[in-house]
Amino acid sequence: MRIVDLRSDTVTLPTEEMRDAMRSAELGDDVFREDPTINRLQDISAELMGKEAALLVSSGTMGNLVCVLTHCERGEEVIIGDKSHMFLNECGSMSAVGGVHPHTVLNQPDGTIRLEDIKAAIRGDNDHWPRTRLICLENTHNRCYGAPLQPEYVASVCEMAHERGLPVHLDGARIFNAVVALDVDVKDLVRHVDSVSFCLSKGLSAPVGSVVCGTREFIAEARRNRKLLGGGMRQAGIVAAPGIVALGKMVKRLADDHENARRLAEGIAGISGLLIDPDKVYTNIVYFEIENGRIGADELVARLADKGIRTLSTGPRRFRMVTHYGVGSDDIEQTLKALKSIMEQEV
Ligand code: TLP
Repeated sequence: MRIVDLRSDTVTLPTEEMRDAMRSAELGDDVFREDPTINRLQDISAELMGKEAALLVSSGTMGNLVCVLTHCERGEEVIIGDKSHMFLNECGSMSAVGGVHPHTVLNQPDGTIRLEDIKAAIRGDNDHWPRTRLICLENTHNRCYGAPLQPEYVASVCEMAHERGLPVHLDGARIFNAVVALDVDVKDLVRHVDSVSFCLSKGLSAPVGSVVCGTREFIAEARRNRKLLGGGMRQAGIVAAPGIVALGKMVKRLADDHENARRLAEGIAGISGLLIDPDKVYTNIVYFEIENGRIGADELVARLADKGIRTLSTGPRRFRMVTHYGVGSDDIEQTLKALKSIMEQEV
């Protein structure tokens, strides 16, 4: 039976070209800065993002934490969306490791945070309060339907933050999905942010790795923090090599994933008992719900698995399906057929 894995775009396997690149990568000890392949990936990344420097890290979670540690001292505060991955899905690392306090503000359904909400959350000078030190955004926004943030919105947050002497960090795990959805240059999305972390291992299909970009000075300090976290990876050119292929070859094709997500959403909209707002499908992430009183989420997950469809529930009635390089249009048809037959049997 063909398995369709819609749990995440993190399940993507490396392409043949990536495997070849791994095999032939020139390697060295990166803690001595002597891995030419890592150096090349970092140079390519910095250039692509329009930043002075870049640093390879092991994961998106590590990239975000390294940036928070580099921007903030213990006891300082980060303003962050209440539905952000950094707040919800990174083990509370900023407080657990960094002693940094997250101050959550409401994420709107499109992944933005209202400017006035950010302004209201910025602390004044008071002996009782932590000091606000950083503002974080997420693009595309995982929990908020994979919505891309517009360049103008990111610029407006940065302008307001910079006027108050605050830097902005962008969790750009899926920044290239935003690039493709909005048809913009990635530089337009990151120009004003002070640090950005993006993933090679999600839709871009590399097996491992994320890259952090910022000023030379910022990256020098980030490198120290990466070391502190045990992230100095030695001959990790074997990780960087598929990352270089990912950046060169795998960005444009994300449009196929977006198209498949749209078809999936339109199909789901036609299945009785399933609820979806097809207007809230922006990139490669599809959320839908089961009508109250119908089959439970865990049961739907199990019954889909019996039909070769792997998916995740994100609540008692809520699901997320993510399209990616390993999912073709036939797989979308198979998924819709499976969903339809389960919901019909269930009535
Ligand atoms: N997201 C994963 C899970 O952790 C939920 C997924 O399947 O979507 N930022 C964002 C916006 C993310 O979605 C993720 C991973 C990360 C950071 C962390 O990246 P990794 O998994 O490389 O640590």
